[in-house]
Amino acid sequence: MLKITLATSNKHKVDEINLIAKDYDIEFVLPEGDFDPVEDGSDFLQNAYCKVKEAIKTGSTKYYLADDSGLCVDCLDGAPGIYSARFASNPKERIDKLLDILKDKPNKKDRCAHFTCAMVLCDKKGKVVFQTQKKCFGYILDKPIGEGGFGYDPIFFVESEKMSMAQLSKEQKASVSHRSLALNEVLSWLVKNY
Ligand code: ITT
Repeated sequence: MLKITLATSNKHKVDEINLIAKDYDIEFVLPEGDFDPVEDGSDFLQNAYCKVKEAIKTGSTKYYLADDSGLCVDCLDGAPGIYSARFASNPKERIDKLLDILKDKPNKKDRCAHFTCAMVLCDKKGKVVFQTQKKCFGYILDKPIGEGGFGYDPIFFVESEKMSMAQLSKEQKASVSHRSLALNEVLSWLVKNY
């Protein structure tokens, strides 16, 4: 079993990633101790790199993976984007704030959005061995629907599934999400190279 440190403090991400990778002989584990790196990059990949660099200091695995992700709304020029986690102080306030900003845009075509997930895989010396960035497309609902997932999932309607991300089962989210699209590329790289 290959253990890979996942450079995150977000337990939902580790659970989603281990579910996506369930058919591989790989386990993703949290960094040891408190993990709160400064994310001062100007895009998702740079922030993923900030996280992975910090995680390397904490562990002893052969590889380190970071996931930097967020919700990008077209009519807001991609906001909240890399500021998705910092958009307001808790998940409910983030959702309320976004719905309030969009309240004068009732048409679905004006509420197009996507989740982005950037992943950076490094070896223990800090060399980037693989990186990718993937998107899952949909639009912002006018109210939260569903109980699953985390973050902005209840207000994100997944175009391909015709349901909110929070209405999907864990397995459905694991097959269509931005995170699964990115992780599947990482897993393909690992299968060929580790
Ligand atoms: P780490 O930095 O420790 O990984 P984080 O939650 O702060 O944890 P990000 O910096 O990548 O992670 O910020 C991502 C934010 O974007 C996250 O807090 C959610 O609000 C949102 N987000 C990312 N992926 C999501 C998903 O699959 N479903 C819903 N919201 C998501």
